[in-house]
Amino acid sequence: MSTATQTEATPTAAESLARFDLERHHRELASRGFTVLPQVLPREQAERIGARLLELMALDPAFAKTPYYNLDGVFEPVTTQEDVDLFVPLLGDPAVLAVAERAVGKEFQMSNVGGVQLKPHGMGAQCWHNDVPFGWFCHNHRPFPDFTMAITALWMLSDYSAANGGTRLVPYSHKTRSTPIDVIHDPDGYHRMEHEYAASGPAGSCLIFDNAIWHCAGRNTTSRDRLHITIPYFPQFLDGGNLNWRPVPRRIFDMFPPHVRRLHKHVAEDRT
Ligand SMILES: O=C(O)CCC(=O)C(=O)O
Repeated sequence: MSTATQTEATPTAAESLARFDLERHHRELASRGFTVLPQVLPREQAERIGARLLELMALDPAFAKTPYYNLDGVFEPVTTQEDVDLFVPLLGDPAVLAVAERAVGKEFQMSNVGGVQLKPHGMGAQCWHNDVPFGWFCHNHRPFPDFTMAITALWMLSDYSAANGGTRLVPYSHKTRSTPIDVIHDPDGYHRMEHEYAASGPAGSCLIFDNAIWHCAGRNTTSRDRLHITIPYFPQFLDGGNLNWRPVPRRIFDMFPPHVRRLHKHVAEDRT
């Protein structure tokens, strides 16, 4: 639900913090493995960000042909301060950062910003998985460490629902410290799991999940795009580069406000 009068103003930091029961969201994330902060940003603002994201995606010739398009590094094609300012409310939202800090500790770091478009009229485009860094533990036959190694803030830039493929998660599965098991393969190629739950919310909502949770994109059966941006956060002592995450280029770092710079100990050029 939205109207121009309700949603025009961007909330201040204090308003954003006061709107949410952060203790409850923290508990949900820790116990169930995910939580949704509804309508953190006004719908119009989220949709404006989504429209610009689609333009950046369309710079890639592969974009039009890919049912699940992932722009892994949203800032790579960005050149202007105007674009950086457009995306900053997602990177530095005080309520989301407060939940992140409770989950991964103080002085946590931010990883590469990804943008995803799930096209309409499609088949389920993803297999069940957990996120970085857990692939490393699987490939190296090591047990998953038993603490929150990373979380992801997934910003809904369109409405999310089961019908348009809202991210599916298996509640509490992060507690198993394992990769998804017992996936049910339907004859039409769709993969389901018992107890799966489809995250939903209006554009501007933020799903935060533990990267150890079993999850995947659903099937978008509607006639409109499903669109989001993901931002992983990890504890300060981990090295994001070692975990396959790409730091932002220095030219982008220099355009960030101080509270977002603090989330980047490294820029891409540190590694060259
Ligand atoms: O597109 C989705 O709903 C799933 C996103 C996802 O798997 C991820 O961010 O790791």
